[in-house]
Amino acid sequence: MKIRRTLLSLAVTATAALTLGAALPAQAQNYKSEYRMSLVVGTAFPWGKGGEIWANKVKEKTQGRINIKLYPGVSLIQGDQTREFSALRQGVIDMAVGSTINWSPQVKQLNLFSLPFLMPDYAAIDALTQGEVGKDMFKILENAGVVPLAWGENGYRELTNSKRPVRTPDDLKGLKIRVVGSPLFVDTFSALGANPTQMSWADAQPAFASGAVDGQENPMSIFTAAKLHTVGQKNLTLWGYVADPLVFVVNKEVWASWTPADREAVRQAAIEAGKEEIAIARKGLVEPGQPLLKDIAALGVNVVQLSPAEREAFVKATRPIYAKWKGQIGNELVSKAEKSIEARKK
Ligand code: X2X
Repeated sequence: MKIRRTLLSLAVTATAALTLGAALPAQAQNYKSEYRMSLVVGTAFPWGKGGEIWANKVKEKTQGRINIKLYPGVSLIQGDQTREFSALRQGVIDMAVGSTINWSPQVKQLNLFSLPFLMPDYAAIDALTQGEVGKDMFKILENAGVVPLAWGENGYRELTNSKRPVRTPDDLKGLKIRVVGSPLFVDTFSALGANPTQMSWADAQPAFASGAVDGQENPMSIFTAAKLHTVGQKNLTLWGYVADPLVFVVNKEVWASWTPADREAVRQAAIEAGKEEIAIARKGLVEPGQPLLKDIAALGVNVVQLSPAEREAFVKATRPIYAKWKGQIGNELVSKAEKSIEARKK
């Protein structure tokens, strides 16, 4: 009898709690007061700006239910950008705008975008991210344990160094070049005769300043916002060998904790922010005369534009690396990418 009464009262309490819970806004049940967004660089860069635009749009579209704080400098993982994907999966990070390069150690297919000289122009990048390959890649990311929502762009990674103008693979011989976290970059620069050294972005900047490394590769928007000309990077070679897209993602559990309407708001915000971010990242590079390059030359940087024949020498030297990595990334996926690029609208 006593047990029955206890059970009954428990049931009553539980029902009351459920009813009360249902009456409360979702936020009070399981929304965090703040979500943590990881970024490699801050809002002075198109990439960080993209994160800020996303966060603002989310706040607006969810009437403040989802409140996001930016953590530039990948500070949630002590500056080690190659750990960002694992941290996202584990929930150390709630959401991120991340580079395909930094997640390549965990998701090997993302190396696709780092295949040397795969994407000859912006239309080629779009053909991949906005086409079938982009959809395949989102499925791969989903299977790897995150929720991908939209594409952004870091940009074409151009070569700079403090020593000499680079026009031929021979000019790269012996130069110590800082590269990012995927072994593909070590292979590419080794094939070109350079001396690649893998380093985080946080460690790279003091290494340029001290002269511990001679050169690096990064998009022009990173070069200007980080003022790399002030740390000796006075020689620039435009070779457009690789471009890294950015991906707007959310941790799986965080995603599941939101109402369907809020999820849709976050997705829409990411798509809009991605479009805006890509436009900012390309600014000065897609207009006639590429005004950003003139600004860079005005900083005292020697800008080397390669002739098609000169560029071809770099393509040729890296072909074996392309072939090797095509197998590692997956022949089918890479062939699909090659076909999408061939069929692109220019
Ligand atoms: O580390 C880099 O070079 C950077 C900032 O471009 C990336 O995070 C991929």
